[in-house]
Amino acid sequence: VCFCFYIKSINSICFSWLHILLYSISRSFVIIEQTFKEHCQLLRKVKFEMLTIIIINLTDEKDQLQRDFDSLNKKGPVCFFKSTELKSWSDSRQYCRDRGADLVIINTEEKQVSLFSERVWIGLSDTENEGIMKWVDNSRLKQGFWHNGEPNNQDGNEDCIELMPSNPVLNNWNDLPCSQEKKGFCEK
Ligand SMILES: [Ca+2]
Ligand SMILES: [Ca+2]
Repeated sequence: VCFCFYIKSINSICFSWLHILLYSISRSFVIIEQTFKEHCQLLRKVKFEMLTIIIINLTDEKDQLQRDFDSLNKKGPVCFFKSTELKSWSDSRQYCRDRGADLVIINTEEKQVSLFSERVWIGLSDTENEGIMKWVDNSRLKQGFWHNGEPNNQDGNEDCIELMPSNPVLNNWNDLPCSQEKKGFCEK
C-alpha cells in the first residue's frame, strides 16, 4: 500500500510539474507572439512615416521641376551671339536690339561662361547713378563676377561693363568708359 501510495504521489507531482511547464511554455509563446506583433506594428509605422517623407520630398521636387519647365517654356530657348562690329556700349546694345535681342544679363553663375575669346560688352552699367549697377532690364545687380580691384570707375568715367575672357571665369568683369569700342555679347 505504501509503495502504491508513493507511486501515486510521484505521478501527481510529475503531472503538476508538467502542467506548470506546459503553462509556462504556452505563456512564453503568447508573450513572444505579442512582442513580435508590436515590433511589426512599430516597423510598419516607421516605414509608413519614411514613405510619407519621401513622397513629400518627391512632390516638392516635382513641383520645382514643373515650375522650371514652365519658366523655360515661357522664355523659349535662349540664344547667345556676338556682334560683328566694334562699337560703343550703346551702339552694341542697339546692334543686339536690332536683331530681337539685348546685351546679355548674367544673373547666375551658370550664365557666367566665357563663350567668346575676345573682350565683349555685357548688359550692365551704372550710367544712371554712379556705383548702382543695373542690367538692361532695369534690375539691380545682385552678384558680380568682378576682376580684382574692379569696378574702379577710373578717372570717374567708367560706367559700362565688359567681360574679359582671358581672366578666371568667375572674376573677369571690368568697368570701362562707355565710348570705348568693343563687340557686344547678345542674348536672345
Ligand atoms: Ca561708374
Ligand atoms: Ca575699370
